[in-house]
Amino acid sequence: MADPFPIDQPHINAELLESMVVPVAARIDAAAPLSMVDLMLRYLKAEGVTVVFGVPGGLLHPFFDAVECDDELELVVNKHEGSAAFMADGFARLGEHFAVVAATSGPGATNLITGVSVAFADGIPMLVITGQAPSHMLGKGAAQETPREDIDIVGMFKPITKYSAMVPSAERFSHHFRRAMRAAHSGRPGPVHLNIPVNLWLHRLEEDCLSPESYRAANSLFDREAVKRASAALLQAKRPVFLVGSGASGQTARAQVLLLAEHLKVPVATTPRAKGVFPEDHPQSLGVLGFAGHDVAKAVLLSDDHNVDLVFTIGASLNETTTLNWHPGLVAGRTLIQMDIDPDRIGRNYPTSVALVGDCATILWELSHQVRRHVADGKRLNSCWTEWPRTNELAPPRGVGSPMRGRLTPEEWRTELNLVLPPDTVVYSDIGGHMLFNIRHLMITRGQRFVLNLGFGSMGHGTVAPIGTAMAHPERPVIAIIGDACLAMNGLELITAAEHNVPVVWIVEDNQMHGITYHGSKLVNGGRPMQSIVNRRELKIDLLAIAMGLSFHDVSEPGQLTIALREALQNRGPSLIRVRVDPSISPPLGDRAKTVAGFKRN
Ligand SMILES: Cc1ncc(C[n+]2csc(CCOP(=O)(O)OP(=O)(O)O)c2C)c(N)n1
Ligand SMILES: [Mg+2]
Repeated sequence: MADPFPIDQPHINAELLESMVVPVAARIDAAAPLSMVDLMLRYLKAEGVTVVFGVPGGLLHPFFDAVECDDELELVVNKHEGSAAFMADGFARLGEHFAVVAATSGPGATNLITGVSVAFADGIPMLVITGQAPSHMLGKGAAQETPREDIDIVGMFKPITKYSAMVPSAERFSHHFRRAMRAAHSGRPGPVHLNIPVNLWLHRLEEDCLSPESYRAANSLFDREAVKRASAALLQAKRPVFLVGSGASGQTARAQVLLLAEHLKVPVATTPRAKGVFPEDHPQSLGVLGFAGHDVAKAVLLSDDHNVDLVFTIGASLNETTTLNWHPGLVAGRTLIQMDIDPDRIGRNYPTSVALVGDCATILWELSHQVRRHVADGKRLNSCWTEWPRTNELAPPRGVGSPMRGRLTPEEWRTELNLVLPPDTVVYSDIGGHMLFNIRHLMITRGQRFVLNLGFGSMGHGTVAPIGTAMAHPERPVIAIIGDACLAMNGLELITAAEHNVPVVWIVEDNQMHGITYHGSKLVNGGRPMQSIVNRRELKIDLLAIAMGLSFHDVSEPGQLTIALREALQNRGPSLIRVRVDPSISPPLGDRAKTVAGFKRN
């Protein structure tokens, strides 16, 4: 493309310009030694990277420029670095892809922090690259410098990554890169951070990249004796129950869970984040245990009503949102088999009877093998479940319309959505009252996938990460159910989806307020709602969508959603469906309100 803004005379510091502009011809001269940036790109490609997300800036320019000039890599320029991290996270969420996000020094780097924290909380493998002032100027007050002794960017990323380091010289780059990749992929995956002084990128190096197999191992270790003990306990139990967490959300692990549950005849609940990892329309499904979850899961797992004698948790961290504030009934008088990739989660909140540490898919495969072996050796299957403890609560409610004209109830439009969601859809939820309705009233079936960042609980992730997912998995329909405030917080990133024509369908539940806070505050304030979180001016979602380049559909009557979703999916571009809902209807937030009330008492 011809440069529409040619520069008559370079008017920036010649030395800086030289350090920033990489002559493309020099980079592709096979005989010349590699520059550090070329080595980085080779390593990234060897790691399977195809897309880099981020917002360019001077102190990371050589990297961005090299990515842009490389035919095998795509540079997606975001509107905000926090969203760039969300989008990179979405790119890697379903597995098979590795995420890379890059931001310049100073504010670019600090803007990343929320997005990277979500990736850390949810175990998403991601390389975070940040810029830095030239190494020989650090500490002297260079623009946007973030050295250790001042605004310590490496230190800021330490608690939210598995590795955070400044590359001290071009010669040490590959050491740090390989170490970062080992950390990102081993054990519980997660983000890693490399901070790189701008003057290092063009250094020539006498080395080439190594293949990933030569510097990192596969994640397939497990304790065979523990697996045998777990298998024996599972066969012996009369009323075992599985509690499946998001650690089992990978395709192989979820298939293994299904096989094992059917073989052992065990009912299965999931955590809110793992909603649908066990198909919710399966006769053995108990739905969701936790905030906004299902009463049947609560009755089976937290009370004595069903004589449960063993709970097998599979990749569930047993946090507040799942255990309803660490309810003691979950383990009282029961055997607890706990499987987690992170040994630090074992026995953290409840005493464990058998600990299985490692990757869920690997251990479940071995466990199934042991169970079959025990059965072949003549061991009896003791499970006494003959009928499944299920109520029609999991079936979506019908026929409950809103008394408000031109408004739907949050329940009824979800009932309609359940009937028309394609079988392989990825459904994202953002954070708010709409999330609670999603947990309670969506029915996620086999082949579908539900994604929610409830651990860290950041608004915006469910709005932006779906764009990354749709880029990585163009064959799957991707739908994001979000609130109007989530749209206001991170919604400008939908422009990026429009620029790249990424076919995400956003369903915005329009109540013109922070519905969760409005209704939650009523519960904890003796009926008095907080007023300031009701929009003072109507957020014109239709105009926003059109201005950002999305196709827009309005839904306020039964039956309209079916048509709107069909059109949006056929459109194969970004679309926004506004669903006007009755704002007076409270989301199912009783358990969350109890926690907030507890904070107040303490
Ligand atoms: C980054 C961030 N800031 C603040 C919050 C606290 N918070 C949770 S939900 C919410 C409001 C959500 O409103 P909206 O998107 O309209 O959803 P609704 O509750 O109306 O369904 C807020 C402020 C948060 N979770 N994340
Ligand atoms: Mg709202």
